[in-house]
Amino acid sequence: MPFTLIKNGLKNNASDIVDFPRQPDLKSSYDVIIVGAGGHGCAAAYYLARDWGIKNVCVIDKGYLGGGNTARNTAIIRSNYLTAEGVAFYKESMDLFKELDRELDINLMYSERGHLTLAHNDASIRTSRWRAEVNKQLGVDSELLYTDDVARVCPQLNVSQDVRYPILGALYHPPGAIARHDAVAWGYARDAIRMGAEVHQKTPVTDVIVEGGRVKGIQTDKGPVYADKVLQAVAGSSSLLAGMAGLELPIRTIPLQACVSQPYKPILDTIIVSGSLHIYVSQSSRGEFVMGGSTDPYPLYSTRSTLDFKEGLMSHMLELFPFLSEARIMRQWAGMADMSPDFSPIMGLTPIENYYIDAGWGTWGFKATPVSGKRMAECVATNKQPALLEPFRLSRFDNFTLTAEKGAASVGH
Ligand code: PYC
Repeated sequence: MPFTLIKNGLKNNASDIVDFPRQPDLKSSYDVIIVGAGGHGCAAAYYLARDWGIKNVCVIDKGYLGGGNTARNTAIIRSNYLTAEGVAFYKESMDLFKELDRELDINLMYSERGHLTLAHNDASIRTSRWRAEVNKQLGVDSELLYTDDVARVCPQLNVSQDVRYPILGALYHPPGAIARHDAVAWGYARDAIRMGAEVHQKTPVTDVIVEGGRVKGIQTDKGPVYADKVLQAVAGSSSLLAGMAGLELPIRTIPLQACVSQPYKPILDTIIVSGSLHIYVSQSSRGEFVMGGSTDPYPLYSTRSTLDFKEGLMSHMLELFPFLSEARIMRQWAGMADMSPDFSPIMGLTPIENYYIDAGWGTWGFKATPVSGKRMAECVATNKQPALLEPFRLSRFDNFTLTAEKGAASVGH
């Protein structure tokens, strides 16, 4: 059990209940508007104030704080990507995550579990070896394990070779972690507000005001709000908002479903992913098995749950963990995945002056919350593409300099 988890559990003054001050009325103008009060948007507001002294900031959302994909993911944090650019980016995020509960003084239940990406065929073994070598070059702890060592790391796994997809090995990433996702957004929002930002919930944006190729503000259901700079951070609605600004994004939006079981005693310490079986599972610090599978097979703006998904997921889960056959599902839900063509985010400057984008978060957004907030704040403050975000420029799709991460996406697509 990680030290910070125990420390936060024993603290009797942990500021766990987030007490938000009542927000003032929406003003008619700000220095910066951030559309989207999820983890990324709130983190950007926090780092704009902390690192750049930009505090006259409005974070605005059609729904409630952290109520979109921030609350709908399976909370997995890892940096074992395939490309050097991806690894460096997610590594910075994990470094920031590790300090975050102390920095925000909120119990994020950040819990290092170790992360196993199972390989069921030779091609997956090759990709795992490749990823392990790229990871090591960049100082990220990853190694290729074969079946006996996989069983040693996770004795609960069914490693019988007498199944449809036997486990031949796995990419093992010891720092792989889970955290309490909603608290990440709350913590960033609370501290951004303390430093001067405002968070306006239940305020839909109906248009983006662009004049002469430069953004001027937004239209809301409460009237126009003007700003020098606008950042969009609306995972799941990226194309819709960008469309209001006149930008066409290379994104397809697809539902991604997940579910949790009732709570059980702690039995599964490791995070398990199988790309071939289309599953990922961890046991939360509250004891629930948190499980997900592949994206739905077609684009759709809908967060409905389907029986089809649950049946497919469970048939594969039971091959790996037969003891789960009596477990009961407690809740099922879906998030909206904005899929980019190369399975990497789209971040930074856009062709519209002073309009910045944080999008293309597909099925990999939660783990990037701190680094996205920090680097998008840098981008907005300096009006320059930060070096770490170079590989994720929107313009890469014009010149085909893609950052191909499909082999490390964890989720079947
Ligand atoms: O990228 O680790 C991941 C992930 C797991 C579930 C969805 N995405």
